[in-house]
Amino acid sequence: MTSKHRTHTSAMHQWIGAASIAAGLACGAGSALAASFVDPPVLASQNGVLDILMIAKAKPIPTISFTPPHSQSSINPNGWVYEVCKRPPSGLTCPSGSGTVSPYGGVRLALQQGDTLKVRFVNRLPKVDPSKLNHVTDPGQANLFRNPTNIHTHGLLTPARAATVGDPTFGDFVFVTIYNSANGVPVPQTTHQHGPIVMDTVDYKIPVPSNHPSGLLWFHPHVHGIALNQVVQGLSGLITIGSVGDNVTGDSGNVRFPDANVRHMLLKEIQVLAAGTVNFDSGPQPVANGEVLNQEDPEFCAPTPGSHETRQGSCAGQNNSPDGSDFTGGKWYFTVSGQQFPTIPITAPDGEIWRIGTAAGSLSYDLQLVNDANGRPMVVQLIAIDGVAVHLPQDTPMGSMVRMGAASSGWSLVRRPRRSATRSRSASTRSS
Ligand SMILES: [Cu+2]
Repeated sequence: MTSKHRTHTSAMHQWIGAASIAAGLACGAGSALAASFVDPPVLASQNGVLDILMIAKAKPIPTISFTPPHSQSSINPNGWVYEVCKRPPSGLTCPSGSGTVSPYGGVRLALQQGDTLKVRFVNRLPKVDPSKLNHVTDPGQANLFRNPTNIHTHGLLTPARAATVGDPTFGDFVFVTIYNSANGVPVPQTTHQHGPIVMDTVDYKIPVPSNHPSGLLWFHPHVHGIALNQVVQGLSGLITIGSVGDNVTGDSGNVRFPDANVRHMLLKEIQVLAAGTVNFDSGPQPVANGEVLNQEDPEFCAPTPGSHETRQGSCAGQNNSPDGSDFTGGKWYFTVSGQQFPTIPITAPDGEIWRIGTAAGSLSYDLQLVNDANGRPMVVQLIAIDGVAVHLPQDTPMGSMVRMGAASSGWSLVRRPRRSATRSRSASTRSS
Protein backbone atom coordinates (compact mmCIF):
# COMPACT_ATOMS: atom_id res chain seq x y z
CA MET A 1 0.00 0.00 0.00
CA THR A 2 1.22 3.51 -0.73
CA SER A 3 0.88 6.37 1.68
CA LYS A 4 -1.84 7.63 -0.64
CA HIS A 5 -4.00 4.68 0.31
CA ARG A 6 -3.41 5.09 4.00
CA THR A 7 -4.35 8.76 3.91
CA HIS A 8 -7.40 7.93 1.98
CA THR A 9 -8.55 5.16 4.28
CA SER A 10 -8.58 7.33 7.37
CA ALA A 11 -10.66 9.95 5.59
CA MET A 12 -13.10 7.32 4.41
CA HIS A 13 -13.56 5.91 7.86
CA GLN A 14 -14.73 9.26 9.11
CA TRP A 15 -17.45 9.17 6.49
CA ILE A 16 -18.52 5.63 7.07
CA GLY A 17 -18.28 5.56 10.82
CA ALA A 18 -20.68 8.37 11.55
CA ALA A 19 -23.83 6.29 11.75
CA SER A 20 -25.10 2.80 11.27
CA ILE A 21 -28.28 1.94 9.44
CA ALA A 22 -29.27 -1.70 9.17
CA ALA A 23 -29.86 -2.92 5.65
CA GLY A 24 -31.00 -6.41 4.77
CA LEU A 25 -31.25 -8.62 1.74
CA ALA A 26 -34.64 -10.28 1.64
CA CYS A 27 -36.18 -13.13 -0.31
CA GLY A 28 -39.52 -12.91 -2.02
CA ALA A 29 -40.73 -9.32 -2.24
CA GLY A 30 -43.98 -8.27 -3.82
CA SER A 31 -43.42 -4.55 -3.59
CA ALA A 32 -44.34 -2.03 -6.22
CA LEU A 33 -40.74 -0.86 -5.95
CA ALA A 34 -39.33 -4.31 -6.62
CA ALA A 35 -38.24 -4.01 -10.23
CA SER A 36 -35.74 -6.62 -11.33
CA PHE A 37 -32.18 -5.75 -10.52
CA VAL A 38 -30.04 -4.74 -13.49
CA ASP A 39 -26.27 -5.12 -13.34
CA PRO A 40 -24.41 -1.85 -13.96
CA PRO A 41 -23.31 -1.09 -17.54
CA VAL A 42 -19.84 -2.49 -18.30
CA LEU A 43 -16.97 -0.87 -20.15
CA ALA A 44 -14.41 -3.60 -20.76
CA SER A 45 -10.80 -3.36 -21.85
CA GLN A 46 -9.73 -4.73 -25.21
CA ASN A 47 -6.19 -5.73 -26.17
CA GLY A 48 -4.80 -4.47 -22.90
CA VAL A 49 -6.40 -1.01 -22.94
CA LEU A 50 -9.60 0.62 -21.74
CA ASP A 51 -9.65 4.10 -23.28
CA ILE A 52 -12.65 6.18 -22.23
CA LEU A 53 -14.04 9.68 -22.04
CA MET A 54 -15.57 10.33 -18.60
CA ILE A 55 -17.60 13.45 -17.87
CA ALA A 56 -18.75 14.43 -14.37
CA LYS A 57 -22.08 16.26 -14.72
CA ALA A 58 -25.50 16.82 -13.15
CA LYS A 59 -28.45 14.67 -14.21
CA PRO A 60 -31.87 13.86 -12.74
CA ILE A 61 -32.10 10.40 -11.15
CA PRO A 62 -34.92 8.56 -12.95
CA THR A 63 -34.98 5.66 -10.45
CA ILE A 64 -35.74 7.88 -7.45
CA SER A 65 -39.19 9.51 -7.31
CA PHE A 66 -39.56 11.83 -4.35
CA THR A 67 -43.02 13.07 -3.45
CA PRO A 68 -42.85 16.15 -1.21
CA PRO A 69 -45.37 16.53 1.65
CA HIS A 70 -48.81 17.76 0.55
CA SER A 71 -47.91 17.28 -3.11
CA GLN A 72 -49.47 15.15 -5.84
CA SER A 73 -46.47 15.15 -8.15
CA SER A 74 -43.07 13.57 -7.72
CA ILE A 75 -39.58 14.92 -8.31
CA ASN A 76 -36.53 13.11 -9.69
CA PRO A 77 -33.74 14.65 -7.62
CA ASN A 78 -30.65 15.88 -9.39
CA GLY A 79 -27.70 13.54 -9.04
CA TRP A 80 -24.15 13.98 -10.22
CA VAL A 81 -23.12 11.20 -12.58
CA TYR A 82 -20.21 9.99 -14.62
CA GLU A 83 -21.14 9.98 -18.28
CA VAL A 84 -18.84 7.45 -19.93
CA CYS A 85 -18.15 6.32 -23.48
CA LYS A 86 -15.27 4.87 -25.45
CA ARG A 87 -13.03 7.82 -26.20
CA PRO A 88 -14.14 9.48 -29.44
CA PRO A 89 -11.46 10.57 -31.94
CA SER A 90 -11.73 14.16 -30.71
CA GLY A 91 -13.74 16.48 -28.53
CA LEU A 92 -14.96 16.50 -24.93
CA THR A 93 -18.47 15.15 -25.46
CA CYS A 94 -19.77 11.62 -25.71
CA PRO A 95 -21.61 11.04 -28.98
CA SER A 96 -25.24 10.33 -28.12
CA GLY A 97 -26.37 6.77 -28.57
CA SER A 98 -23.96 3.92 -29.07
CA GLY A 99 -21.93 3.09 -26.02
CA THR A 100 -22.68 6.21 -23.99
CA VAL A 101 -23.89 5.55 -20.46
CA SER A 102 -24.49 7.95 -17.58
CA PRO A 103 -26.45 6.10 -14.90
CA TYR A 104 -26.72 7.42 -11.35
CA GLY A 105 -26.09 3.83 -10.19
CA GLY A 106 -22.61 3.88 -11.70
CA VAL A 107 -20.78 1.92 -14.37
CA ARG A 108 -18.32 -0.95 -14.03
CA LEU A 109 -14.89 -0.63 -15.56
CA ALA A 110 -13.82 -4.23 -16.34
CA LEU A 111 -10.03 -4.47 -16.41
CA GLN A 112 -7.56 -7.34 -16.62
CA GLN A 113 -4.11 -7.80 -15.14
CA GLY A 114 -1.54 -5.86 -17.17
CA ASP A 115 -4.10 -3.45 -18.67
CA THR A 116 -3.81 0.31 -18.92
CA LEU A 117 -6.81 2.42 -17.98
CA LYS A 118 -6.83 5.65 -19.99
CA VAL A 119 -9.37 8.29 -19.05
CA ARG A 120 -9.95 11.65 -20.65
CA PHE A 121 -11.70 13.23 -17.69
CA VAL A 122 -13.95 16.31 -17.94
CA ASN A 123 -15.51 18.36 -15.11
CA ARG A 124 -18.93 19.79 -16.00
CA LEU A 125 -20.28 19.82 -12.45
CA PRO A 126 -22.37 22.81 -11.34
CA LYS A 127 -21.30 25.33 -8.71
CA VAL A 128 -22.49 24.75 -5.14
CA ASP A 129 -24.03 27.38 -2.85
CA PRO A 130 -21.06 28.19 -0.54
CA SER A 131 -23.42 28.64 2.41
CA LYS A 132 -24.39 24.96 2.05
CA LEU A 133 -20.84 23.60 2.09
CA ASN A 134 -18.74 22.89 5.13
CA HIS A 135 -14.98 23.58 4.89
CA VAL A 136 -15.35 26.59 2.54
CA THR A 137 -13.96 28.81 5.30
CA ASP A 138 -11.07 26.43 6.06
CA PRO A 139 -7.59 27.67 5.09
CA GLY A 140 -6.99 27.34 1.35
CA GLN A 141 -10.53 26.12 0.58
CA ALA A 142 -12.15 29.29 -0.81
CA ASN A 143 -12.62 27.63 -4.23
CA LEU A 144 -14.50 24.56 -3.01
CA PHE A 145 -17.87 26.01 -4.09
CA ARG A 146 -16.62 25.92 -7.70
CA ASN A 147 -16.85 22.12 -7.33
CA PRO A 148 -13.36 20.92 -8.26
CA THR A 149 -13.06 17.17 -8.73
CA ASN A 150 -10.76 14.33 -9.79
CA ILE A 151 -10.83 10.52 -9.76
CA HIS A 152 -9.25 7.96 -7.50
CA THR A 153 -9.18 4.21 -8.20
CA HIS A 154 -9.79 2.92 -4.68
CA GLY A 155 -7.91 -0.28 -3.94
CA LEU A 156 -5.92 -0.40 -7.16
CA LEU A 157 -2.22 -1.04 -6.59
CA THR A 158 -0.87 1.56 -9.00
CA PRO A 159 1.62 4.44 -8.76
CA ALA A 160 0.39 7.82 -7.49
CA ARG A 161 2.06 9.60 -10.39
CA ALA A 162 1.91 13.32 -11.22
CA ALA A 163 2.29 14.69 -14.75
CA THR A 164 5.75 15.71 -15.94
CA VAL A 165 7.04 17.79 -18.83
CA GLY A 166 7.65 14.56 -20.74
CA ASP A 167 4.33 12.91 -19.90
CA PRO A 168 1.34 15.23 -19.41
CA THR A 169 -0.91 12.39 -18.21
CA PHE A 170 -1.59 11.69 -14.55
CA GLY A 171 -1.53 8.36 -12.76
CA ASP A 172 -3.87 7.89 -9.80
CA PHE A 173 -2.85 11.27 -8.37
CA VAL A 174 -5.37 12.61 -5.85
CA PHE A 175 -3.76 16.04 -5.52
CA VAL A 176 -4.64 17.25 -9.02
CA THR A 177 -7.91 19.23 -9.06
CA ILE A 178 -9.97 19.74 -12.21
CA TYR A 179 -12.18 22.85 -12.35
CA ASN A 180 -15.14 23.54 -14.63
CA SER A 181 -14.31 26.88 -16.30
CA ALA A 182 -18.04 27.66 -16.40
CA ASN A 183 -17.83 28.02 -12.60
CA GLY A 184 -15.22 30.79 -12.74
CA VAL A 185 -11.47 30.91 -12.38
CA PRO A 186 -10.16 29.63 -9.04
CA VAL A 187 -8.69 32.33 -6.81
CA PRO A 188 -5.05 31.62 -5.84
CA GLN A 189 -4.73 30.32 -2.29
CA THR A 190 -1.73 30.98 -0.08
CA THR A 191 -1.96 27.67 1.75
CA HIS A 192 -3.18 24.10 1.43
CA GLN A 193 -2.69 24.05 -2.33
CA HIS A 194 -1.16 20.59 -2.61
CA GLY A 195 -1.22 19.92 -6.32
CA PRO A 196 -1.80 21.27 -9.80
CA ILE A 197 -5.01 23.03 -10.82
CA VAL A 198 -6.27 22.06 -14.25
CA MET A 199 -9.16 23.65 -16.10
CA ASP A 200 -11.93 21.46 -17.55
CA THR A 201 -10.08 18.34 -18.63
CA VAL A 202 -7.18 16.08 -17.80
CA ASP A 203 -5.84 12.78 -19.13
CA TYR A 204 -5.23 9.89 -16.75
CA LYS A 205 -3.09 6.88 -17.63
CA ILE A 206 -3.40 4.28 -14.88
CA PRO A 207 -1.54 0.97 -15.21
CA VAL A 208 -2.81 -2.29 -13.66
CA PRO A 209 0.22 -4.41 -12.69
CA SER A 210 0.43 -7.80 -14.43
CA ASN A 211 0.47 -9.53 -11.02
CA HIS A 212 -2.48 -7.56 -9.59
CA PRO A 213 -4.92 -9.72 -7.59
CA SER A 214 -8.34 -10.25 -9.14
CA GLY A 215 -11.01 -8.41 -7.21
CA LEU A 216 -13.66 -5.74 -6.83
CA LEU A 217 -12.59 -2.10 -6.42
CA TRP A 218 -14.32 1.23 -6.97
CA PHE A 219 -13.59 4.76 -8.14
CA HIS A 220 -14.69 8.08 -6.73
CA PRO A 221 -13.62 11.74 -6.44
CA HIS A 222 -10.87 12.58 -3.97
CA VAL A 223 -10.70 16.36 -3.56
CA HIS A 224 -10.38 17.11 0.13
CA GLY A 225 -13.28 19.11 1.57
CA ILE A 226 -15.83 18.20 -1.10
CA ALA A 227 -15.30 14.51 -1.95
CA LEU A 228 -18.03 13.46 0.52
CA ASN A 229 -20.52 15.82 -1.16
CA GLN A 230 -19.63 14.51 -4.61
CA VAL A 231 -19.83 10.84 -3.62
CA VAL A 232 -23.24 11.15 -1.98
CA GLN A 233 -24.59 13.17 -4.91
CA GLY A 234 -23.77 10.11 -7.04
CA LEU A 235 -20.16 10.18 -8.23
CA SER A 236 -18.85 6.62 -7.91
CA GLY A 237 -18.50 3.45 -9.94
CA LEU A 238 -17.08 -0.06 -9.77
CA ILE A 239 -13.81 -1.47 -11.07
CA THR A 240 -13.15 -5.17 -11.48
CA ILE A 241 -9.76 -6.72 -12.08
CA GLY A 242 -9.86 -10.17 -13.68
CA SER A 243 -12.81 -12.49 -13.04
CA VAL A 244 -14.32 -14.30 -10.07
CA GLY A 245 -13.50 -17.51 -11.96
CA ASP A 246 -9.79 -16.74 -11.52
CA ASN A 247 -10.15 -17.93 -7.92
CA VAL A 248 -13.48 -19.74 -7.58
CA THR A 249 -15.04 -22.86 -9.05
CA GLY A 250 -18.61 -24.08 -8.75
CA ASP A 251 -19.48 -27.30 -6.92
CA SER A 252 -22.14 -28.84 -9.12
CA GLY A 253 -20.08 -28.00 -12.17
CA ASN A 254 -16.45 -28.07 -11.05
CA VAL A 255 -15.26 -25.42 -13.50
CA ARG A 256 -14.37 -21.71 -13.33
CA PHE A 257 -17.30 -19.92 -11.73
CA PRO A 258 -19.15 -18.45 -14.71
CA ASP A 259 -19.24 -14.66 -15.11
CA ALA A 260 -22.92 -15.00 -16.01
CA ASN A 261 -23.68 -15.99 -12.39
CA VAL A 262 -21.88 -13.02 -10.85
CA ARG A 263 -23.71 -9.82 -9.94
CA HIS A 264 -22.19 -6.43 -9.21
CA MET A 265 -23.90 -4.10 -6.76
CA LEU A 266 -22.85 -0.66 -5.65
CA LEU A 267 -24.73 0.46 -2.54
CA LYS A 268 -25.50 4.17 -2.94
CA GLU A 269 -27.38 6.46 -0.62
CA ILE A 270 -28.69 9.98 -0.99
CA GLN A 271 -30.58 12.40 1.26
CA VAL A 272 -33.46 14.25 -0.42
CA LEU A 273 -35.06 17.22 1.34
CA ALA A 274 -38.52 18.63 1.70
CA ALA A 275 -38.80 22.42 1.57
CA GLY A 276 -37.76 24.00 4.85
CA THR A 277 -34.63 25.04 6.69
CA VAL A 278 -31.46 23.02 7.27
CA ASN A 279 -28.55 23.88 9.55
CA PHE A 280 -25.16 24.08 7.86
CA ASP A 281 -21.83 25.29 9.27
CA SER A 282 -22.81 28.74 7.96
CA GLY A 283 -26.09 28.62 9.92
CA PRO A 284 -29.71 27.85 8.93
CA GLN A 285 -30.35 27.96 5.15
CA PRO A 286 -33.56 27.57 3.15
CA VAL A 287 -33.86 24.39 1.07
CA ALA A 288 -36.31 23.42 -1.70
CA ASN A 289 -38.42 20.33 -2.29
CA GLY A 290 -36.30 17.61 -3.91
CA GLU A 291 -32.99 19.31 -3.09
CA VAL A 292 -30.15 16.87 -2.33
CA LEU A 293 -28.41 17.36 1.00
CA ASN A 294 -24.92 16.52 -0.19
CA GLN A 295 -23.48 17.84 3.09
CA GLU A 296 -24.97 14.70 4.58
CA ASP A 297 -26.33 14.53 8.10
CA PRO A 298 -25.96 11.05 9.68
CA GLU A 299 -28.98 11.82 11.89
CA PHE A 300 -31.32 12.34 8.93
CA CYS A 301 -33.44 9.31 9.93
CA ALA A 302 -33.94 7.43 13.17
CA PRO A 303 -31.47 4.51 13.31
CA THR A 304 -34.27 1.94 13.42
CA PRO A 305 -37.78 2.06 11.90
CA GLY A 306 -40.70 3.48 13.88
CA SER A 307 -43.48 1.09 14.91
CA HIS A 308 -45.57 1.77 11.79
CA GLU A 309 -42.70 2.41 9.41
CA THR A 310 -41.76 -0.08 6.67
CA ARG A 311 -38.44 0.64 5.09
CA GLN A 312 -37.96 -0.58 1.54
CA GLY A 313 -34.89 1.19 0.31
CA SER A 314 -35.58 4.47 2.09
CA CYS A 315 -36.26 5.93 5.51
CA ALA A 316 -38.28 8.96 6.55
CA GLY A 317 -36.51 12.13 7.68
CA GLN A 318 -36.85 12.93 11.39
CA ASN A 319 -37.09 16.15 13.34
CA ASN A 320 -33.83 16.78 15.22
CA SER A 321 -34.67 20.32 16.33
CA PRO A 322 -33.82 22.24 18.40
CA ASP A 323 -30.30 20.72 18.45
CA GLY A 324 -30.28 19.68 14.79
CA SER A 325 -32.24 20.12 11.57
CA ASP A 326 -35.87 19.23 10.95
CA PHE A 327 -35.80 16.67 8.10
CA THR A 328 -39.53 15.88 8.32
CA GLY A 329 -40.93 15.11 4.87
CA GLY A 330 -37.51 14.31 3.43
CA LYS A 331 -36.21 10.84 2.57
CA TRP A 332 -32.89 9.10 2.77
CA TYR A 333 -32.69 6.61 -0.11
CA PHE A 334 -30.59 3.45 -0.07
CA THR A 335 -30.24 2.05 -3.56
CA VAL A 336 -28.56 -0.94 -5.14
CA SER A 337 -26.67 0.44 -8.12
CA GLY A 338 -29.26 3.21 -8.26
CA GLN A 339 -32.35 0.99 -7.96
CA GLN A 340 -34.59 1.24 -4.93
CA PHE A 341 -35.56 -2.15 -3.42
CA PRO A 342 -34.94 -4.29 -6.51
CA THR A 343 -35.87 -7.96 -6.84
CA ILE A 344 -33.13 -10.47 -7.62
CA PRO A 345 -34.22 -13.90 -8.89
CA ILE A 346 -31.75 -16.74 -8.32
CA THR A 347 -31.94 -19.93 -10.36
CA ALA A 348 -28.40 -21.17 -11.11
CA PRO A 349 -27.64 -24.56 -9.49
CA ASP A 350 -24.33 -23.31 -8.09
CA GLY A 351 -25.98 -20.17 -6.77
CA GLU A 352 -24.60 -16.74 -7.46
CA ILE A 353 -21.71 -14.63 -6.35
CA TRP A 354 -22.65 -11.12 -5.39
CA ARG A 355 -19.89 -8.53 -5.45
CA ILE A 356 -20.99 -5.66 -3.26
CA GLY A 357 -19.33 -2.28 -2.96
CA THR A 358 -20.42 0.58 -0.77
CA ALA A 359 -20.30 4.19 -1.87
CA ALA A 360 -21.83 5.35 1.42
CA GLY A 361 -21.09 8.78 2.78
CA SER A 362 -22.46 8.74 6.31
CA LEU A 363 -23.33 5.19 7.24
CA SER A 364 -22.16 1.61 7.33
CA TYR A 365 -24.35 -1.25 6.16
CA ASP A 366 -25.24 -4.30 8.22
CA LEU A 367 -26.21 -6.77 5.49
CA GLN A 368 -28.36 -9.86 5.89
CA LEU A 369 -30.06 -12.20 3.48
CA VAL A 370 -33.54 -12.79 4.89
CA ASN A 371 -36.06 -15.41 3.83
CA ASP A 372 -39.33 -13.58 3.31
CA ALA A 373 -41.28 -16.80 3.90
CA ASN A 374 -40.26 -17.06 7.56
CA GLY A 375 -38.36 -13.85 8.27
CA ARG A 376 -35.19 -15.74 9.18
CA PRO A 377 -31.66 -14.90 8.06
CA MET A 378 -30.27 -17.23 5.39
CA VAL A 379 -26.80 -18.70 5.13
CA VAL A 380 -24.34 -16.95 2.86
CA GLN A 381 -20.66 -17.61 2.42
CA LEU A 382 -18.31 -14.64 2.56
CA ILE A 383 -15.53 -15.32 0.08
CA ALA A 384 -13.56 -12.08 -0.15
CA ILE A 385 -13.17 -8.62 1.37
CA ASP A 386 -11.61 -5.77 -0.60
CA GLY A 387 -10.50 -8.22 -3.27
CA VAL A 388 -8.75 -10.53 -0.79
CA ALA A 389 -10.08 -14.03 -0.18
CA VAL A 390 -11.09 -14.72 3.41
CA HIS A 391 -10.96 -17.95 5.36
CA LEU A 392 -12.94 -17.81 8.57
CA PRO A 393 -12.16 -20.68 10.92
CA GLN A 394 -15.18 -22.44 12.39
CA ASP A 395 -16.60 -20.64 15.45
CA THR A 396 -15.11 -17.26 14.51
CA PRO A 397 -16.99 -14.85 16.81
CA MET A 398 -19.59 -12.66 15.14
CA GLY A 399 -17.85 -9.56 16.48
CA SER A 400 -14.63 -10.46 14.63
CA MET A 401 -16.52 -10.88 11.38
CA VAL A 402 -18.32 -7.56 11.83
CA ARG A 403 -15.03 -5.79 12.51
CA MET A 404 -13.52 -7.26 9.35
CA GLY A 405 -16.51 -6.15 7.31
CA ALA A 406 -16.68 -2.66 8.77
CA ALA A 407 -13.15 -1.89 7.65
CA SER A 408 -14.11 -2.61 4.09
CA SER A 409 -15.79 -1.09 1.10
CA GLY A 410 -16.11 -4.22 -1.03
CA TRP A 411 -17.41 -7.71 -0.32
CA SER A 412 -18.16 -10.78 -2.36
CA LEU A 413 -20.51 -13.43 -1.13
CA VAL A 414 -22.07 -16.57 -2.47
CA ARG A 415 -25.81 -17.03 -2.42
CA ARG A 416 -26.95 -20.57 -3.14
CA PRO A 417 -30.50 -21.65 -3.90
CA ARG A 418 -31.78 -24.34 -1.53
CA ARG A 419 -31.31 -27.76 -3.08
CA SER A 420 -34.92 -28.69 -2.34
CA ALA A 421 -36.34 -25.74 -4.17
CA THR A 422 -38.06 -26.60 -7.40
CA ARG A 423 -39.25 -23.16 -8.40
CA SER A 424 -37.17 -20.07 -8.75
CA ARG A 425 -37.20 -17.66 -5.90
CA SER A 426 -36.15 -14.12 -5.66
CA ALA A 427 -34.23 -11.92 -3.34
CA SER A 428 -34.42 -8.21 -2.95
CA THR A 429 -32.72 -5.68 -0.81
CA ARG A 430 -34.33 -3.59 1.81
CA SER A 431 -33.35 -1.53 4.76
CA SER A 432 -34.90 -2.94 7.86
CU1 LIG B 1 -11.51 5.44 -1.82
